[in-house]
This record gives sequence, structure tokens and C-alpha cells, in this order.
Amino acid sequence: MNDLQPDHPRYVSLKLRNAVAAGVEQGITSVHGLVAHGRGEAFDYLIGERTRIFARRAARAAAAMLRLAQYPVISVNGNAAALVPEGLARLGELLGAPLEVNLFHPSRARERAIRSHLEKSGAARVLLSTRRAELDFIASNRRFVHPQGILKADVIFVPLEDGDRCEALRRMGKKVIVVDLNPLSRTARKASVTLVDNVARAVPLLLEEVGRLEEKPRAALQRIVDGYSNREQLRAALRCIRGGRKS
Ligand code: PTJ
Repeated sequence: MNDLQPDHPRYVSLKLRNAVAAGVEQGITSVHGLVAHGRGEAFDYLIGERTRIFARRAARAAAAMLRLAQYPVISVNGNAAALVPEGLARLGELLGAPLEVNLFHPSRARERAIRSHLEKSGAARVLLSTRRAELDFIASNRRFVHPQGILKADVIFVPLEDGDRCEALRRMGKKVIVVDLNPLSRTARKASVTLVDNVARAVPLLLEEVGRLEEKPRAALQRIVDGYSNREQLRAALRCIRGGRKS
């Protein structure tokens, strides 16, 4: 790793880049994850590398949806595991939800490395994919899931990924909350709630919101969910990227 100093003008961005590169070296992140991260960096640059109002609104709706869920599950890939392992472990703890490792680029060794990394970061229950349960409407490796995890879940939190599985999960009648810096991606457009933000900022924000909504009655949580429009927030994100409006 390079010798990165906190006074470097691009310190935070470079720190995250280092975390993903370290993930590859540790066998957690796929080499393709570096490319995906670079794409994310470009979008992050365009939104000013800070959490905008559309992400805050989405985080609130996401937190309410997770609080209302009967069986929430947190899906983890190689990039999310490298960037926010403690945050995901804490979210699982707050929600009483299992984490499930679900990869696009198949590798049993990487799945095991991610599980051990998440456990070291505090996760109580980490599931791996199985050949006993498959999702409908999807052909990629992501179709293999755990029967007590994504297959059973009614609400799934998915920090960044490709779009196929999001679409499949929605077609199976599940609610999907995603983090994706690209508001034009299929994942962003197909999700129930999309936080257009860096996963490194979005997960702490979501943790805060989930904590804040702990005591809220179900009817109030439902009103938050009902009042949210993902399409509107994606439009707001696009306006922000085009520089047409302060968001
Ligand atoms: O670990 P695996 O095998 O499951 O593979 C994971 C990757 C990410 C490689 C795989 O899912 C993939 O190829 O994803 P895509 O199709 O490149 O999509 C990644 C999306 O995440 C893009 O829309 C990026 O803009 C977005 N993204 C990248 N980094 C971040 C991000 N969004 C939020 N925060 C980030 N740090």
C-alpha cells in the first residue's frame, strides 16, 4: 500500500481505493471489483463526494423498510466486504439480520475469505451460497443462495452490485434496497429504494437512521415508506450530476 497522508487533498477517496486494492490482495475482492470501484469513483466525483439530500431521503425510507421487514437479509459482495465490513456487521446486529455472501464472479475461496473477514469485523451470522436454493429469473452465479437467507428474505439490503439479481429479486416479490452511485444503472432503477451515495458514507448513514427509527410505531414507519418515490430521488440525483440544481 502507498504511504497515504491525511493531508493529501484526495485522502478519503484514495483511502477507499486502497481498501479495495487491499481487498484484492487479501482474496476478498474480485479483480473486476477494481473496475467497478473506478466507475463508482467517477460518479462520486460528479455528486461532489458527499451525501446529498436524495441519499438522505432514501436512507430514511430504507431504514423504515428494514424496520418493517419480517425477515431482512444483508447481501455482501467482494467490494462491500472490503469497504464497510464493520458497518454491515453492525447493521446485521441492529436488525437481527443474517449477512449472506453472494458473488457475481464465482469463487468458493473468496466466499470463505469474506465470511471470515466479516466475522472478524463483528458479524454474528454469515451465510454462504448453497446448491440447495436458487433464485428464479437469473442465470448468473448470483442465483445460488442460502435457504435461510436471501431465498427466505422479504427485504434485502444490497450494497453495490450488477443489475440482474436486483431485477430477479423484485420479480420474486421481494423488496430490494441498494446503494449505487450510478443513478442510471439497472440496479438503481429496479430497486425499491436506491441510495445514490458511496457505500462508505451510505452504510453509516443507514445505521444512524435505523437507530433513530427504533421506537417508531409500525404505522409511522409505513407512512415513511409510502411517502417515498424512488423515481423522484433518482431524478434528483441526475439533476445534481448535470449540475442543474443544488441538491
Ligand atoms: O464480488 P463480486 O464477484 O460479487 O463482484 C462485485 C462487482 C462489483 C465486481 C460486480 O457486482 C460488478 O461487476 O458490478 P458492476 O456491474 O460494475 O456494478 C457496480 C456498480 O456499483 C456501478 O454502478 C458503480 O457505479 C457502483 N459503485 C462502485 N463503487 C461504489 C459504487 N456504488 C456505491 N459505492 C461505491 N463505493
